[in-house]
This record gives sequence, structure tokens and C-alpha cells, in this order.
Amino acid sequence: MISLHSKQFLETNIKGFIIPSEKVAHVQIGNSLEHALLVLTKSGYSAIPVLDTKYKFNGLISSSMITDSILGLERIEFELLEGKKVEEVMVTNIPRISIDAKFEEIIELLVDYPFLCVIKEDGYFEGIMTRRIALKQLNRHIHRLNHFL
Ligand code: 4BW
Repeated sequence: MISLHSKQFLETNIKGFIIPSEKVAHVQIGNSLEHALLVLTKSGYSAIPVLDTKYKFNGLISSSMITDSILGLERIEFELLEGKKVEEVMVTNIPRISIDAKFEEIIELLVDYPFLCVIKEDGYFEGIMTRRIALKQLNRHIHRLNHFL
């Protein structure tokens, strides 16, 4: 009985649980690092997605990637922020998931990544699946299982 319920949970589609693109703080590839740092600081998130002008997903950028890129020998060279672009600093080698993904796949990935970007086949950005949402659902599932014990 318990294993049947766990299987059902792991096979649940993530569709109803993602944060949709319009609610996700993001920057665009052509933006300056100064703008990106402003968005990161104002939103309060440590890393956010990078999109192109057509809202296709390109990568991720974080505050630490930005500071690292302007780190001089003796000081942080803040004057470089305006001239550098997001695309020079962002990372692209990160997992992407589809809207058809199931909890089984994403829980494994969320061990290493705080959030996963949900991308359509044509590259358009659909939203993110966060560690918080996944843990919340897992917690609900564990508490439901307790009723069977
Ligand atoms: O502004 C915030 N609002 C709320 N409600 N929670 C926040 C906020 N900032 C941080 N948190 C909490 C969340 O629980 O701290 C965790 C770590 O944040 P992070 O990574 O290091 O900025 C948050 O965990 P989470 O909800 O599982 O989110 C995991 C990561 O997903 C965040 C951030 O990089 C990204 N993220 C989440 N919501 C986002 C977002 N990026 C852009 N736009 C969003 N709406």
C-alpha cells in the first residue's frame, strides 16, 4: 500500500506546481552586469534565469558570478559593471526540464540545484520548479503516508 502511494507521488506531473515565467525574476543576455546586479539585489534571489529578447532560455546568473567577474587583484572593480554583459558571465551547462517531467526526476536534480528551469521543446522559458515547492509536496506526501502506519 505504502509503496503504491509513493509510486503515485513520484509519478505526479510537475505541471501544476511550477512558478510561471511571468512571476520569475529574470534578466536578458544583452543587459549589463550593473542591471543584473540590481535585479538580483532587488528581488532578493541569489541566482535567476537569463532569457533572450524572444524569451528563450539561455542560462543562469548569480550575484557571486558577477562579483567574481569584476574581482581585481586588490579590490572589486565596480566600474566594470556597466561595460560587461550578462552573456559574458552566465552559466549555460545546467539541467533543463520539460513540463512533462515527474517528481521522481526533479527531486533527484534538486539535490544539487536550488531550482530547475522548465523549457519548451522550442527553447521558450515556461517557469521554474524550486526546491521549496518540491520539499513541500514531499512533506505532504510523507504526512499522508503516516495515516497508513
Ligand atoms: O524573495 C523571496 N521570497 C520568498 N518567498 N522566499 C525567498 C525569497 N528569497 C529567498 N527565499 C527563500 C526561498 O525559500 O530562500 C530560498 C533560497 O533562495 P535563493 O534560491 O538562494 O535565492 C528560497 O528557496 P526556493 O523557493 O526553493 O528557491 C530556490 C531558488 O530558486 C532561489 C532562487 O535562485 C530561485 N527562485 C525562486 N523563486 C524565484 C527564483 N528566481 C527568480 N524568480 C523567482 N520568483
